Amino acid sequence: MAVIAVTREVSACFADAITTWEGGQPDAELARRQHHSYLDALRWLGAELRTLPALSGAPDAVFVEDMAVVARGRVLATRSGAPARRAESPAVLEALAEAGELVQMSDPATLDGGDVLWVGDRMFVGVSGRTNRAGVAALAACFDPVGIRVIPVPVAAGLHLKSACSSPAPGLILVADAVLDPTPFRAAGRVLAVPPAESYAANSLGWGGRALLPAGFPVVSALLRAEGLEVRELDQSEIRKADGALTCMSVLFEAQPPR
Ligand code: CIR
Repeated sequence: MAVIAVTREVSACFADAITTWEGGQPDAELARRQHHSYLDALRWLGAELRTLPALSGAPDAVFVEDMAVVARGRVLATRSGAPARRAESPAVLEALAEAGELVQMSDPATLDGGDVLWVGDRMFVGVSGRTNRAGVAALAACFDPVGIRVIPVPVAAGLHLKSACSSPAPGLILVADAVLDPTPFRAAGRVLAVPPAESYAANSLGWGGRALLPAGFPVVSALLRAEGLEVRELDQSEIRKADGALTCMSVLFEAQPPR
């Protein structure tokens, strides 16, 4: 079935993105070019793109993943744990209209999509600086009825859960195990340990035997190739300076078959 990827162009004010990075501001023009390579790479994975125009005055708006969680015909509209980012939501939700039934999260719940890792019948959710216990409960109320068990995982370091883990292929989970305890993930698949020096590459994106990785992480690249995956590496230097990673820049869903 076709995968649709909702994405959004990089804003001109990207240099003002929220970040914990201490190595200097990102270059918005270079970030725009890196994002275009990412869009090409999504096409290489087989996605059909729905790319929104840049949102003016919203430096973080390229990180659409945080605005919604989509699975099994349900679209949970999140309340970002960064209040300044909530204005990014409406256009993303509009683009997700055909992805399923819309469920709205309400105050006091907060949740960023970057805290949610969906693997088979399980959804791991980071309890982080962005996602609170009420957010976890709202996620469970939305997805439990469609057969997905929600499992909270404490995030003690880093921005989001998926800053330290991801699932680039069915049943395969990358975990930066110096940052996150890998134990809960073992119930959902085979865990590949990402070494501390390469923890940024724990955020990978893939399906259908192909995977994207940030460039410059040879150990993780070799791990995925040894699993038989075809790997494409992307320079994400400016995206990283805004605390972003590969999964952050798309919301994915499966197209409904024609009736
Ligand atoms: C933020 O701090 O909200 C953005 N600068 C980065 C968001 C990255 N999103 C993600 O990992 N899903």
